[in-house]
Amino acid sequence: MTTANGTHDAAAMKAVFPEALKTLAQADPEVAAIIEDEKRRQWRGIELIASENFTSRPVMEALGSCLTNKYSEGQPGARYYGGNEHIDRIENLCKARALEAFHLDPEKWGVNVQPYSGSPANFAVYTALLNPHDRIMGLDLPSGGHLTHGYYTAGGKKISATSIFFESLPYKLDPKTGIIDHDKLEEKAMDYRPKLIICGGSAYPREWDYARLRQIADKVGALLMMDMAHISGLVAAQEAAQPFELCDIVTTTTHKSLRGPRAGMIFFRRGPKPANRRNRDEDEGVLYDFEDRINFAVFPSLQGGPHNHQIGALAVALKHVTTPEFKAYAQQVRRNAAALGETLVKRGYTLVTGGTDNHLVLWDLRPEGITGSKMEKACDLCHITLNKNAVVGDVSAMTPGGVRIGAPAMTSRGLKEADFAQIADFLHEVLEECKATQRKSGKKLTDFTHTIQSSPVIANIRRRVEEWAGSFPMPGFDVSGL
Ligand code: DSN
Repeated sequence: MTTANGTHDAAAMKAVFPEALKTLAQADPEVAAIIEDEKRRQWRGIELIASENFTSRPVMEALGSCLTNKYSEGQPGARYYGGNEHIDRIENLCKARALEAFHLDPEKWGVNVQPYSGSPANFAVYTALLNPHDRIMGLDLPSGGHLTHGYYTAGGKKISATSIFFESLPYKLDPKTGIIDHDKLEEKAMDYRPKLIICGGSAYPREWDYARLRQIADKVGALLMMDMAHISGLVAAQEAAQPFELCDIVTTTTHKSLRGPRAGMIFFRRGPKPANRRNRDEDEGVLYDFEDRINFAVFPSLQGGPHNHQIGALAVALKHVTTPEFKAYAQQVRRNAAALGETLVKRGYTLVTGGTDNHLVLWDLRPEGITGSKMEKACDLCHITLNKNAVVGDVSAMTPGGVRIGAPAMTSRGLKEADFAQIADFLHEVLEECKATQRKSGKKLTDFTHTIQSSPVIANIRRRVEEWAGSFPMPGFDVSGL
């Protein structure tokens, strides 16, 4: 008999694979309960991690779909497994939408949508375009760069695989302004002669000067790569400077301001190289060779089967990215980050660079005498989620002097400027209690944490935060019954 299970009925299925017929709650109440707790945490808290967002229900539906069952190593039309006719359609659709979302001409740009996330995407670029021990320069981690841009400690310990397999000389911020010191970067690059300069970062509140970076890359004969992970939603919505005109390669994650599933993409130039991008020994008409090299680096060099459920979900997210609603969202993200920053500044607090051009602010807590770790801990107790972050001039990476605060997630819940001013007020209250606690406990983090855990002021802020945050709509899942 034909049923929802095809030609076999549920009883037959029950005999073969009984788990398959159950709901998650029936099959594994323990995991189901943890997921319900996480839903409640996301809904009732103020989420300010600058790299996080709340994705949509259709994205999560695609993520939880049968696409997860399929192996499809290779490229659409050239797979190492049969049965990929629909997976090919999904991946081709995702690629077409990715180019459209970023306003790219398919004659000039291609994209690989198979990276599992941002770090593998970056490493695939290095694997494709560099030889082992080639030289790279990226923004230093304590200056706001990303681990994968070549981080090693001041003591020389190589932390990221990028610094293990390639030679890295990070560039830094101007300690006075908190802005990238391009003059120093140029001077260092002239001596170091990197093969690749990487821009983009995880904690940089200002716009990227692609023209200057291109000029430096050209001067030393380097390729220029932008890792736009944090700001890709703003780039797609044209609410940030466009990296494509001046960069050779652009990578991104897809779950930050882009608001998609957790995944990664690599955009690469294709077609004939323009005159100003040709090497001396290359003739007119010579083509970029990035595409084959990058595709080969992603698979078979680094990854196995693409995560097709991620690719399907990414296609869904990218469809939304081209809508006027997404443009309005990206504009609101920037306005909200600015409102938060302005409210903190009005209260006399210090922001790195004095403000923001994008989705995040870096709050320098050193003038307040409180470390980023303490503020993060106290915020956690109040159900406000943010992270400690190094600020320009920090001497120890172990005790970062500030916190990073991002607007993308709460903007997805419909918050506007006045709401972000309210968030700044909550943060002010938390900081005041940090100071009062430190006066009692002394400076040691363990003593501080022990004391602040039982603070009635913190308990009161938490109650108000939960009530307030719970009043905003929650994308992606139902909160009734939580
Ligand atoms: N971990 C991300 C961030 O928080 O910025 C970057 O990968």
